[in-house]
Amino acid sequence: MIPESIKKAYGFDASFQIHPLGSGHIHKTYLVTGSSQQYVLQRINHFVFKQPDVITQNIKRADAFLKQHHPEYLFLSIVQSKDGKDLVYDPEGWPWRLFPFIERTLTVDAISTPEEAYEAARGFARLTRNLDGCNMNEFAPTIERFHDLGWRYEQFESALSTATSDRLKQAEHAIKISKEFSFLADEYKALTSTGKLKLRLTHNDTKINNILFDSQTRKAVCVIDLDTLMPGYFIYDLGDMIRTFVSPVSEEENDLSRIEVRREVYESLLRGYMIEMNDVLTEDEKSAVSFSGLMMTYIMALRFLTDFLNGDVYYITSYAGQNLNRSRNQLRLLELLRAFQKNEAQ
Ligand code: GN1
Ligand code: MG
Repeated sequence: MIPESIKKAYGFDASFQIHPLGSGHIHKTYLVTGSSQQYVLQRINHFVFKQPDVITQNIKRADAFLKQHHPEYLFLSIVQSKDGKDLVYDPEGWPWRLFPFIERTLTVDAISTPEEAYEAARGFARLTRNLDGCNMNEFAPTIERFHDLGWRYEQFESALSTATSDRLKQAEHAIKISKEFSFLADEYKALTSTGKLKLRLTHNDTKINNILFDSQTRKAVCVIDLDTLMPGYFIYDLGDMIRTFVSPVSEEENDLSRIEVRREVYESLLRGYMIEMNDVLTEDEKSAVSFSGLMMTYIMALRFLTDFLNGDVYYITSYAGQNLNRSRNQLRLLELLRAFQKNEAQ
């Protein structure tokens, strides 16, 4: 239900139709259809994003930089309320915001062809490329230590010490595998402490359903979900693409035998990414390409498992055990990806 005060703030009278939209795990999202235009209306989860103003500031500063340096680039900035506000608070204190909806586009939950992987990777890479050179001091984290794998491992360990015995038992196998991969957290700490990775403005949620494709040409049109547009390393974005592109099934799949690493998709993804980023990335950064997919798959396995152990308090779930299943899915993908990359390296 959309509060009346929110509809009023944006001028949505009874002639507008409002329907739930998308499959995000954090916010409530709606499609608003008027006679001449469509919008995406979102209620921000302020337990996850404790300072929604920071999201807005980052988006607006990125928008200003892009308008100046890449005026042709389509970037979805915020639509203000009738009285010029970027965020509108409802009577219960929830922040709401509005984005334009781009017609004749679609999102996909899994990549079907290598061409799609190439297009999507290129689309995400274009954002990082176009933002190269912006002043990082003007941007702040919207969630602190969001992709700090060392810290996520600590959160997992602390969940182990507070979880109920029932949840620990159910998750026994996933916990064991997660611990076996802890060397990735050590590698992450070593890699990031060298200063080899440049701090860039990264998207931080480059999963496949966060890019719009033209419904006719299947070209990448623009990137969506800018909540975590903030300082980060390129491995976060490239890694999340690898995590969500290579398998024919998503993180929600419970039949683990359907998870795969598709070589052609992996190769196309890297080709599309490098077309944009080859002359932007340093040689040091390039040496971290294969680590990126492992790191991001592992961080999601840990985050889902941690949330399961904590009693499902972070991600929206629709059935009991969903976070544990997501974690098992990601651990399987991690095992396959590691085997694939080892094989490649030989
Ligand atoms: C969350 O809700 P959504 O899909 O935008 C999460 C991402 C995860 C993703 C996994 C703020 O994103 O980090 O990769 O779920 N966002 C936040 O599907 O935690
Ligand atoms: Mg998101």
